[in-house]
Amino acid sequence: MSLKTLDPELLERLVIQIKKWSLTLGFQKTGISDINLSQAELLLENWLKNNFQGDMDYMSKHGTKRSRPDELEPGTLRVISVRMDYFPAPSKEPWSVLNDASLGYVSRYALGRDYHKVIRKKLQRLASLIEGYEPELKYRVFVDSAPVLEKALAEKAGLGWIGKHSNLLSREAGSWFFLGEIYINLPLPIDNDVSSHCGKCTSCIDDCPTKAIVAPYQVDARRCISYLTIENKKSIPVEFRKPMGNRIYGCDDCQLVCPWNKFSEASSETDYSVRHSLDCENLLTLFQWDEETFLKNTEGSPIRRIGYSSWIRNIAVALGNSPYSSKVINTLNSKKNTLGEMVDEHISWAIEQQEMKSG
Ligand code: B12
Ligand code: SF4
Repeated sequence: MSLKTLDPELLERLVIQIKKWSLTLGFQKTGISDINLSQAELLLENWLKNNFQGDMDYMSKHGTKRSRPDELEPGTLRVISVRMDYFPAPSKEPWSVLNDASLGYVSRYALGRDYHKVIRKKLQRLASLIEGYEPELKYRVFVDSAPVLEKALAEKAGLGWIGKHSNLLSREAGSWFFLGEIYINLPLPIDNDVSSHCGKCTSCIDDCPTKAIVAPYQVDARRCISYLTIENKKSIPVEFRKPMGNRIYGCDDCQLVCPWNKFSEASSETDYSVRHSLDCENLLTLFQWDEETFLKNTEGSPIRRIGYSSWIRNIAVALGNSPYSSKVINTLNSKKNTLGEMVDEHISWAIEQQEMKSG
């Protein structure tokens, strides 16, 4: 490490420069934290003890690496956390889609290009700029890609507070943003955290369709529609199918009802712009995509990761919840015996729901 990165005054100046570079690269806020996550570690342990992770084995299999950055990346002294806003503009107003059972609701974060790709590239550029200043910099960039406690780190770095829905939010931006990090070996000065402004509000807890926020700050993933439609590769438990409504990929309800999102601004990042009308497409149209069309239309999108079977499974449930129509039943039947037992069972459930509505 060169002398200049050990001089506190020069380090202060480097932080100012990092924040400027970060802004130009398209991150709306940047903060720096130390690596002590001892409090969050206990809360993570408690979450795992309750089995709230469901089948997300990657949440439990890394031991303390997730809560101890220097165990994951030896030599790490600080973490640079960044915020990147994603709410796409223009896009159809979310409630108007959620209230029309013939349309499919896709989480607003997944309407455009995969954020992992967008953010990783920018973080890599930011790290290279810092490296230009300090050639002995050791770093590693992350975006939801390794055992990292992203929200706890961003909270420490002053990017916002963890709300009762467990997402990070801020007074100026609400919660429609992604997080990314750079682990570094420079002793940069750290930022202060910000206080919580959830107050007595419980909107997210009350309005969660599946009551997945089992206590303030605690999400039981096994109940969360985001988990059920994205992470879960198996059958969706019957008790959650009706509450899913027309949510076919992820869920935004806890963010939609949060009063702080009144202050959020749409993202100017064109990579997050809506593709293939996914902000308000008809369920029947989406269900009729064959696998080739699914792969073509989700190229570069986070949706592709769930695979065609889960996609059809999710849409089948939403069609079961849509208004009765013989066309819906025929379309559901058209995919029977094509994607295996698990999907067939959801299609049968959906047809049953339709038939019950036919009177
Ligand atoms: C696993 C995961 C999920 C799981 C589990 C969610 C969860 N709450 O853990 C599922 C699949 C359900 C999910 C859903 C979503 N996710 Co997600 N997910 C993650 C992931 C990979 C890990 C999160 C984690 O560490 N969970 C472990 C538990 C212990 O953490 P926690 O719930 O946050 O607990 C903290 C606090 O709530 C608090 N706490 C916990 N218990 C208690 C108890 C008390 C008494 C108190 C006071 C505090 C407290 O302390 C804990 C530690 O800091 C991160 C990426 C990453 N590597 O960090 C993205 C991430 C959190 N997800 C993200 C997003 C966008 C979403 C969705 C909005 C997507 C969608 N629209 O469908 C939903 C939101 C659902 C919700 N309400 O959480 C973003 C959030 C950005 C932000 N602004 O916060 C992240 C950071 C990805 C990213 N890089 O941007 N996700
Ligand atoms: S994302 Fe939806 S299902 Fe999950 S906790 Fe939030 S409101 Fe509940």
